[in-house]
Amino acid sequence: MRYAAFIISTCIALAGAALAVEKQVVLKVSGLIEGAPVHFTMADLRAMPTTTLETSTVVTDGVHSFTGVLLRDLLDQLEATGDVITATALNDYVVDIPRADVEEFDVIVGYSMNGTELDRANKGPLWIVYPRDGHKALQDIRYDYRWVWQLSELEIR
Ligand SMILES: Nc1nc2c(c(=O)[nH]1)N[C@H]1C(S)=C(S)[C@@H](COP(=O)(O)O)O[C@H]1N2
Ligand SMILES: [Mo]
Repeated sequence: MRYAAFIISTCIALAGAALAVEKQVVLKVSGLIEGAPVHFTMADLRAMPTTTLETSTVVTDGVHSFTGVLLRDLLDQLEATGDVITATALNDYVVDIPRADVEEFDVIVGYSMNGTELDRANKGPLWIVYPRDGHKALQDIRYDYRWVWQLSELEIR
Protein backbone atom coordinates (compact mmCIF):
# COMPACT_ATOMS: atom_id res chain seq x y z
CA MET A 1 0.00 0.00 0.00
CA ARG A 2 2.77 2.37 0.93
CA TYR A 3 4.43 1.43 -2.32
CA ALA A 4 1.28 2.33 -4.27
CA ALA A 5 1.12 5.69 -2.51
CA PHE A 6 4.73 6.30 -3.42
CA ILE A 7 4.08 5.46 -7.07
CA ILE A 8 1.03 7.74 -7.16
CA SER A 9 2.78 10.67 -5.54
CA THR A 10 5.73 10.21 -7.87
CA CYS A 11 3.37 10.28 -10.86
CA ILE A 12 1.72 13.44 -9.59
CA ALA A 13 5.11 15.07 -9.10
CA LEU A 14 6.22 14.08 -12.60
CA ALA A 15 2.98 15.33 -14.15
CA GLY A 16 3.39 18.59 -12.26
CA ALA A 17 6.96 18.92 -13.51
CA ALA A 18 5.83 18.22 -17.07
CA LEU A 19 3.13 20.90 -16.77
CA ALA A 20 5.66 23.37 -15.40
CA VAL A 21 7.90 22.69 -18.40
CA GLU A 22 4.96 23.27 -20.74
CA LYS A 23 4.41 26.72 -19.25
CA GLN A 24 8.05 27.78 -19.45
CA VAL A 25 9.02 30.26 -22.12
CA VAL A 26 11.26 28.38 -24.52
CA LEU A 27 11.51 30.85 -27.39
CA LYS A 28 11.69 34.61 -27.60
CA VAL A 29 11.14 36.31 -30.96
CA SER A 30 12.23 39.93 -31.22
CA GLY A 31 12.66 42.53 -33.94
CA LEU A 32 8.98 42.62 -34.84
CA ILE A 33 7.41 45.75 -36.30
CA GLU A 34 4.80 45.75 -33.57
CA GLY A 35 7.61 46.24 -31.10
CA ALA A 36 7.47 43.99 -28.08
CA PRO A 37 9.14 40.59 -28.29
CA VAL A 38 6.82 37.59 -28.36
CA HIS A 39 7.42 34.72 -25.96
CA PHE A 40 6.43 31.16 -26.76
CA THR A 41 5.96 28.41 -24.22
CA MET A 42 6.30 24.78 -25.20
CA ALA A 43 2.50 24.55 -25.05
CA ASP A 44 2.19 27.51 -27.46
CA LEU A 45 4.47 25.82 -29.97
CA ARG A 46 2.72 22.50 -29.63
CA ALA A 47 -0.64 24.18 -30.33
CA MET A 48 0.62 25.33 -33.73
CA PRO A 49 0.35 23.19 -36.90
CA THR A 50 3.11 20.59 -36.89
CA THR A 51 5.48 19.53 -39.62
CA THR A 52 7.44 16.29 -39.52
CA LEU A 53 10.49 15.69 -41.63
CA GLU A 54 12.83 12.76 -42.02
CA THR A 55 16.50 13.51 -42.32
CA SER A 56 19.95 12.54 -41.23
CA THR A 57 22.03 15.13 -39.40
CA VAL A 58 25.75 15.74 -39.13
CA VAL A 59 25.75 15.06 -35.40
CA THR A 60 23.69 11.87 -35.13
CA ASP A 61 23.72 8.45 -36.80
CA GLY A 62 21.08 7.44 -39.31
CA VAL A 63 17.83 9.04 -40.37
CA HIS A 64 15.52 10.60 -37.78
CA SER A 65 12.01 11.91 -37.79
CA PHE A 66 11.81 15.48 -36.47
CA THR A 67 8.59 17.25 -35.53
CA GLY A 68 8.13 20.96 -34.96
CA VAL A 69 6.73 24.11 -36.51
CA LEU A 70 7.72 25.57 -39.86
CA LEU A 71 9.95 28.57 -39.23
CA ARG A 72 8.32 30.21 -42.26
CA ASP A 73 4.86 29.90 -40.67
CA LEU A 74 6.08 31.11 -37.29
CA LEU A 75 7.49 34.30 -38.84
CA ASP A 76 4.44 34.81 -41.06
CA GLN A 77 2.15 34.45 -38.06
CA LEU A 78 4.08 37.21 -36.31
CA GLU A 79 4.05 39.30 -39.49
CA ALA A 80 7.81 39.53 -39.16
CA THR A 81 9.59 41.38 -41.92
CA GLY A 82 13.35 41.37 -42.38
CA ASP A 83 15.84 39.41 -44.39
CA VAL A 84 18.03 38.05 -41.62
CA ILE A 85 17.14 35.91 -38.62
CA THR A 86 19.70 36.01 -35.85
CA ALA A 87 19.34 32.78 -33.88
CA THR A 88 20.74 32.51 -30.36
CA ALA A 89 21.11 29.37 -28.28
CA LEU A 90 21.21 28.63 -24.57
CA ASN A 91 24.96 28.10 -24.86
CA ASP A 92 25.28 31.62 -26.34
CA TYR A 93 25.95 30.29 -29.81
CA VAL A 94 24.76 32.90 -32.34
CA VAL A 95 24.36 32.59 -36.09
CA ASP A 96 22.61 34.56 -38.83
CA ILE A 97 20.12 32.68 -40.98
CA PRO A 98 19.03 34.25 -44.27
CA ARG A 99 15.24 34.59 -44.42
CA ALA A 100 15.48 33.09 -47.92
CA ASP A 101 16.37 29.71 -46.35
CA VAL A 102 12.97 29.40 -44.73
CA GLU A 103 11.13 30.63 -47.80
CA GLU A 104 12.93 28.14 -50.03
CA PHE A 105 13.09 25.15 -47.70
CA ASP A 106 10.82 23.64 -45.06
CA VAL A 107 13.06 24.53 -42.12
CA ILE A 108 11.48 23.67 -38.78
CA VAL A 109 11.89 24.65 -35.16
CA GLY A 110 11.89 21.08 -33.95
CA TYR A 111 10.88 19.95 -30.48
CA SER A 112 10.84 16.19 -30.88
CA MET A 113 12.94 13.52 -32.52
CA ASN A 114 11.52 10.08 -33.29
CA GLY A 115 8.50 10.95 -31.16
CA THR A 116 10.55 11.84 -28.09
CA GLU A 117 10.79 15.39 -26.76
CA LEU A 118 14.20 16.97 -27.18
CA ASP A 119 15.69 17.99 -23.86
CA ARG A 120 18.66 20.18 -23.09
CA ALA A 121 20.97 17.18 -22.88
CA ASN A 122 19.87 16.13 -26.33
CA LYS A 123 20.00 19.31 -28.52
CA GLY A 124 16.70 20.56 -27.13
CA PRO A 125 14.31 21.81 -26.13
CA LEU A 126 14.32 23.42 -29.60
CA TRP A 127 16.51 22.57 -32.56
CA ILE A 128 16.46 24.27 -35.97
CA VAL A 129 16.28 21.39 -38.44
CA TYR A 130 16.82 21.66 -42.19
CA PRO A 131 15.41 19.07 -44.64
CA ARG A 132 19.00 18.11 -45.38
CA ASP A 133 18.38 14.75 -47.04
CA GLY A 134 15.83 16.19 -49.45
CA HIS A 135 18.07 18.83 -51.00
CA LYS A 136 21.62 18.39 -52.23
CA ALA A 137 22.25 22.12 -51.69
CA LEU A 138 21.64 21.74 -47.96
CA GLN A 139 24.36 19.11 -47.58
CA ASP A 140 26.95 21.78 -46.97
CA ILE A 141 28.80 23.19 -43.97
CA ARG A 142 27.23 26.62 -44.60
CA TYR A 143 23.89 25.13 -43.64
CA ASP A 144 25.21 22.80 -40.95
CA TYR A 145 26.04 25.69 -38.68
CA ARG A 146 22.52 27.08 -39.02
CA TRP A 147 21.15 23.93 -37.34
CA VAL A 148 21.02 25.73 -34.01
CA TRP A 149 20.40 23.34 -31.16
CA GLN A 150 19.22 24.59 -27.73
CA LEU A 151 17.62 27.46 -29.67
CA SER A 152 16.32 30.17 -27.33
CA GLU A 153 15.86 33.35 -29.36
CA LEU A 154 15.18 34.59 -32.86
CA GLU A 155 15.80 38.23 -33.74
CA ILE A 156 14.44 39.35 -37.09
CA ARG A 157 16.53 42.06 -38.71
N1 LIG B 1 23.52 25.77 -29.82
C1 LIG B 1 24.46 25.47 -30.70
N2 LIG B 1 24.11 25.11 -31.94
C2 LIG B 1 25.06 24.81 -32.84
C3 LIG B 1 26.42 24.90 -32.54
C4 LIG B 1 26.76 25.27 -31.21
O1 LIG B 1 27.92 25.35 -30.82
N3 LIG B 1 25.76 25.56 -30.32
N4 LIG B 1 27.36 24.60 -33.52
C5 LIG B 1 26.91 24.66 -34.94
C6 LIG B 1 27.88 24.08 -35.84
S1 LIG B 1 29.28 24.98 -36.15
C7 LIG B 1 27.65 22.89 -36.48
S2 LIG B 1 28.68 22.29 -37.67
C8 LIG B 1 26.48 22.05 -36.11
C9 LIG B 1 26.97 20.77 -35.53
O2 LIG B 1 27.71 21.13 -34.40
P1 LIG B 1 28.15 20.07 -33.29
O3 LIG B 1 28.91 19.02 -34.02
O4 LIG B 1 29.01 20.85 -32.34
O5 LIG B 1 26.92 19.59 -32.64
O6 LIG B 1 25.65 22.65 -35.13
C10 LIG B 1 25.54 24.05 -35.13
N5 LIG B 1 24.65 24.44 -34.08
MO1 LIG C 1 30.61 23.62 -37.38
